[in-house]
Amino acid sequence: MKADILKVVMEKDPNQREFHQAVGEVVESILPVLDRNPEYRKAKILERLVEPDRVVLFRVSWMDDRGEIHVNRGFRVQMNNAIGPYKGGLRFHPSVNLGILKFLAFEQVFKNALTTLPMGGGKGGSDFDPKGKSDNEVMRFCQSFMGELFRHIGPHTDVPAGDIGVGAREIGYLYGMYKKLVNEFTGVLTGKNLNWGGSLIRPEATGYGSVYFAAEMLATKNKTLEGCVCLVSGSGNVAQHTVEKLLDFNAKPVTLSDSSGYIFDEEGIDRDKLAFVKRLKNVKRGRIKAYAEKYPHALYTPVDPALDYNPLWDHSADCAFPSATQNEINEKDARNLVKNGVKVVCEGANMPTVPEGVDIFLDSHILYGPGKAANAGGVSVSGLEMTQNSMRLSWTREEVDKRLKMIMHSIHQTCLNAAEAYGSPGNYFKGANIAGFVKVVEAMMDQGLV
Ligand code: NDP
Ligand code: 2IT
Repeated sequence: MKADILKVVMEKDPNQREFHQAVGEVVESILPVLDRNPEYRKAKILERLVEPDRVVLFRVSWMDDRGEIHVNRGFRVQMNNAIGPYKGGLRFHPSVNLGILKFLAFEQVFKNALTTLPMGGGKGGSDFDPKGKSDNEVMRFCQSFMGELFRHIGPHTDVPAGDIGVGAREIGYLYGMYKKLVNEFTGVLTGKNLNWGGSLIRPEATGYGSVYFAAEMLATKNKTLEGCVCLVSGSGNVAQHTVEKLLDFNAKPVTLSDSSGYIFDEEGIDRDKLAFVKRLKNVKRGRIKAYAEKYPHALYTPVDPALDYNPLWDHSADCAFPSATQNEINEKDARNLVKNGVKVVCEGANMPTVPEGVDIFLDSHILYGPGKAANAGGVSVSGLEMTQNSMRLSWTREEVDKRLKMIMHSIHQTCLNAAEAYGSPGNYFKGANIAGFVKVVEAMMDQGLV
């Protein structure tokens, strides 16, 4: 059955490697659910789930500061809205293509189902590279992008947010253009700044949520994060707030990275150093290498394309928080992590571990929190931002953080319950896929063949 549906997916879109991977992982986990519920097979649920409700592909033309014209591709994949409006981020990165956005949208469907909030799944973005662009160039790009996207989204239809390359600056420019075109001030994007409809804790939510999830997993073994040495990859939104929350828990984060290399700070990344990183990445838009120039005791290692592993994952540590991008942990990296004593892998990024690596984590019985559960805090607080926008009021920091903690607690418990119910106790990977799947599929069954 797994082979059947994968074969169809691969034959239809042979070049969408990441999408095949994401589908393969979910299908493998949910086979026992199909066996227990033959009506799902009859309703062709899998065949329907792997085909997006809709894909919008559009041209984005814009002018740089020298007056030169550029043409990028824009996308929005509206994957499934069985349990709520399409919801999911926008990614601006030169690697973006339809296969990557379909994988992200597919993951988002099940992740959003786990959050306890009524959100369907979608994802979008562009192959535009914001690196090295001026604020004005980014603004013109965002305006052109929204010049088409606005017709396909809406507060009850599809609510985009940030992802790689899309943060508060981009959301601001996108929202400005949406508002001008539609002449409405509605919560059509999340991740907005605080004084015009954003939610407290949304910038922090993915990283905080990931650490809350790790703490929940450790608590099942009567352990805490206190004193744990933690490897963190990335240095963007998710990585920064993972480090911040790890410090709250008295853990010791020792690495950060970007696509050029990584830093290892044996003394630990403390609050002052984190403040430096935030300024470096969010304001100056610099490279992580500058950390080792500012703090010379830290070691900077540039990416070496000749290596078949990432040395970031080859330090002895207690926990790993991959928070950069997909497939950043290959099979050898996974082996290195386990060999070096890592007992917790908690995925802030989406699908950061290759399938062979996932198998290594599962076989070694470490605490492995898959992305669609562990990084769901971001979209959860996006859901809370939508709620606050609908009510036209703002909750306090404490209120949002309390709700985020409750949601992460509930996701953790839901994964454990589903894993137990289907004979794989303690397997968060299966649990997340099964619980997300069942919620979406039950809604699809209720709503008939549409
Ligand atoms: P940012 O753009 O803020 O940061 C991304 C970080 O990852 C940067 O340090 C970037 O380095 C690095 N990175 C990106 N692409 C690559 C690559 N191909 N190889 C190596 N490093 C790379 O993005 P976020 O922190 O928001 O996102 C990080 C991950 O978390 C993504 O997988 C995203 O999908 C996921 N996620 C994000 C959520 C959110 O709320 N923002 C919610 C849930 C998941 P460089 O600067 O060199 O590109
Ligand atoms: O992958 C993700 O969950 C996100 N990028 C956040 C999506 C959202 O709508 O907040």
